[in-house]
Amino acid sequence: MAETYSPPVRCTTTDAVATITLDQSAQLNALTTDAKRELLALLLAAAADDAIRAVVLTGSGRAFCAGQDLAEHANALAADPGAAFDTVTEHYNPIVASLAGMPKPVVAAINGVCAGAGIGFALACDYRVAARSAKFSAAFAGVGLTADSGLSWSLQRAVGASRASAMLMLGRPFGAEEAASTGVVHEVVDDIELESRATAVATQLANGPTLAFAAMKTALRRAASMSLEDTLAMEAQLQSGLALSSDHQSAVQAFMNKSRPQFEGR
Ligand code: T3D
Repeated sequence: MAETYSPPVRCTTTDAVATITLDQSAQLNALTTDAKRELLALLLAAAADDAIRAVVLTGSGRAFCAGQDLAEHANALAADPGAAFDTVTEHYNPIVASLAGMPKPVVAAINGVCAGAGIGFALACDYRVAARSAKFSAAFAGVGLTADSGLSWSLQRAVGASRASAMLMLGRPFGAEEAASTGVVHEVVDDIELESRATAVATQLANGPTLAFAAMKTALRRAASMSLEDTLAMEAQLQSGLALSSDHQSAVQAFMNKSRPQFEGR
């Protein structure tokens, strides 16, 4: 009997929210080359589609993502250790760049195990909701690696440099409440509420000023390594661009008319 192909990553769209689900639950959604390619393709498609105004990233089963698929990595090391890490530039870096650079908000719905590159992907998202049972681990030190997927940049911004070095070097697993208290995630909800809460946040954001959100993402990312003077100049330029947007003009009119603004993402 012919085997049916089951894609490693799925995408469903409801209204203006695309939900991208890592779907290889037997291996805790560890990242195979196929999964990384598919994820990148779906992220690029969501970025390019103006009808999509927010994205949710999640996993199936009991994991969000356990990081690199180590079985595949072991084979790559055996075949050619010099080329085994090409996946960082070919897949991980473009995936993180497309999450962080997505011109619309991305919500991570962290449903369970979140390790290695999985934490890097979550921290590249704009808002993170964790299920109460979720478990986090930097994991890189455990396999003799330094952090990738942007974690060297994003983790210390989320939790502070001091906690970041301890999380990376000790690799101690921690739960959702600690993830919230240290700044790894924004909020924790009961497992049964994760999907509805993440969808509610994404829907709220999808109904917001999409162009302004894209500008906020650009500004926050770039300002992290800019002087105050350069930041002020960048902000002036971004605001001038937004002055032309229909969302800004109609929201100002709505304020003057004492009505609620209706944002259309343009
Ligand atoms: O080129 C490059 O590779 C560079 C990129 C690196 C990026 C990275 O992400 S490096 C970090 C890689 N990830 C890890 O080191 C995590 C490895 N996994 C674990 O430590 C544990 O599985 C967890 C702590 C995440 C969860 O533990 P537990 O007890 O809840 O589950 P388990 O029994 O260990 O795993 C369940 C199954 O998933 C198991 O398969 P089996 O025995 O039932 O057939 C396990 O082998 C599989 N699995 C879990 N993580 C991975 C994995 N298979 C492949 N790769 C994994 N990362």
